[in-house]
Amino acid sequence: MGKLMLLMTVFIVFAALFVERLIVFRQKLFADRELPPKRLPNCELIPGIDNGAEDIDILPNGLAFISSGLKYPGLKTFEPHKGGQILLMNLRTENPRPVELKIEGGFDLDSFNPHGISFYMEKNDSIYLFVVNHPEGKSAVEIFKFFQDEKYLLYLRTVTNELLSSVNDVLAVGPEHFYATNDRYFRSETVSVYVEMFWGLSWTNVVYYSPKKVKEVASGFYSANGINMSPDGKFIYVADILDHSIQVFQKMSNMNLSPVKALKLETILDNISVDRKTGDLWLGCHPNAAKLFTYDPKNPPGSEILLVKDILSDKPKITQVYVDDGSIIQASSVAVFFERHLLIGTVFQKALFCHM
Ligand SMILES: [Ca+2]
Ligand SMILES: [Ca+2]
Repeated sequence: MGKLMLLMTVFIVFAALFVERLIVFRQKLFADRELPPKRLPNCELIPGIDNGAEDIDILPNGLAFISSGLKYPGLKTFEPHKGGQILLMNLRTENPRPVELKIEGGFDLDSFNPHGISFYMEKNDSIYLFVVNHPEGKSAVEIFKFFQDEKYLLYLRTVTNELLSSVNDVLAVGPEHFYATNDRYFRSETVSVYVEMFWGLSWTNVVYYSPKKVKEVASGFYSANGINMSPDGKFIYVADILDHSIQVFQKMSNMNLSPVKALKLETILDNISVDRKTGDLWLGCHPNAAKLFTYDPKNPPGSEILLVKDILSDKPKITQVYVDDGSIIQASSVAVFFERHLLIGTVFQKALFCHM
């Protein structure tokens, strides 16, 4: 009798724990919100982008790099047989159109699966583009040199390291130096979903890489995603997609990150862009992430773009700039502002260009 009681107690405690975790898991992962659409008046879909624009970075002269064609476990892809691409679009032209950047230097294009991107500009104006790549599901950071006049990328090197195990986004801070976010701890998607996400393990991190040193510089994220930097280079912003927050760090002289504050959001934040003039943060968000993983064309995932001003102050101002129920753009992952233009990219669908 005593043993039976004990077994039943253990079972009840476990079941209660399981249900509690299930509720938290749903809140954390899905955060489902059905929002009324909030559109901008002067927007057009960018012709030629139908296979995602997961991340975008814009040079000071208005040339936008767009990473397109991400294939990520569990997520939709409309053109599964089309390879990944880096597109270039000049935002200072009348009717900007994306063109695919040629990649010279013996780079393996067949397995190219681009994710987060970031550029680095040297004082002599040499430009390097860093691209997170998942060839055959693995993680690497590719470093290219960008030739502006001839408009092509020269492949320089592939960086792999055991600390770069599940890279989502990258922030270039030197010609061969970068920060990278890992979005999961376990490599297997199934183990990741059922163990770390379900049980709420905050085991992901940010890694700093230089040719001489590779180290973890911040940890304790449920799932670290977008990463970017303040215009003065003093602060680093990291999206914790399952914590629904932006974590703010101070960049130390040894490149370690010292926590400053966290800004909670009601939505699932993907990539962070920083306006180089104002320091404002533009956020690509998923208002209903459940629809991302169970894709239904009749009830697609929506899009949400937020603007955060004065993030370092006591009262940051958060503005909802754009919301769509998925009838125009689905699964927004990034928004970048440049000279009264707003460029919105998505994980696997289209991209929108708005005149503000
Ligand atoms: Ca990025
Ligand atoms: Ca991302």
